[in-house]
Amino acid sequence: LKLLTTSSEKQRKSYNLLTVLVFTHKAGVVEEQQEAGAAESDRPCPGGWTKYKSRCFMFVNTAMTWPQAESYCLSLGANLASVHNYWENYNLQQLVLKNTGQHHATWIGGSDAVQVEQWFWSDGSKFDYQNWERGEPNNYGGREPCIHMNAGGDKMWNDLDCGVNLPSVCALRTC
Ligand SMILES: [Ca+2]
Ligand SMILES: [Ca+2]
Repeated sequence: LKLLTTSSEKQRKSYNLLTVLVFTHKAGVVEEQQEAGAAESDRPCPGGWTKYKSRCFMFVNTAMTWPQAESYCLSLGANLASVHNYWENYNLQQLVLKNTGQHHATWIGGSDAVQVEQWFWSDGSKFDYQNWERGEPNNYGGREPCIHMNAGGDKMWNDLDCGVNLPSVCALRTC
């Protein structure tokens, strides 16, 4: 009986230790996230960049192909903007409107260049939101791998030939 008790006490102790470790780990993660969140929201964007939530965006008026636009963003330590919800999309539309006076067709960072219908953002973030114009993405002519916003009557997204020259929106990488 004593042996059993000792063994179960040991188990309980190791369980408690495990609980403490898990709790400590979780608490640490939450703290880190809060710190990162606070630091990001306090940090102003560099000149010429517009802040939305934790990211900095810049409208690039020079019309370029999608790969040229992405390269230009890269040269600024940024990528073409990824879009993850309705309000981010709306905010980017407002940025374009402010700069061009209209809902001008504008490159964002999505493409399915590797495999048709397998969409990725050039900044490596999850493709967790879409805002396609009716009938899109239609991969017209079998070669439309790049996403632009403000397409068609509803000003939503269209997949397009990456070689078309359009303005673009860069987003700074946050780290
Ligand atoms: Ca396509
Ligand atoms: Ca299309």
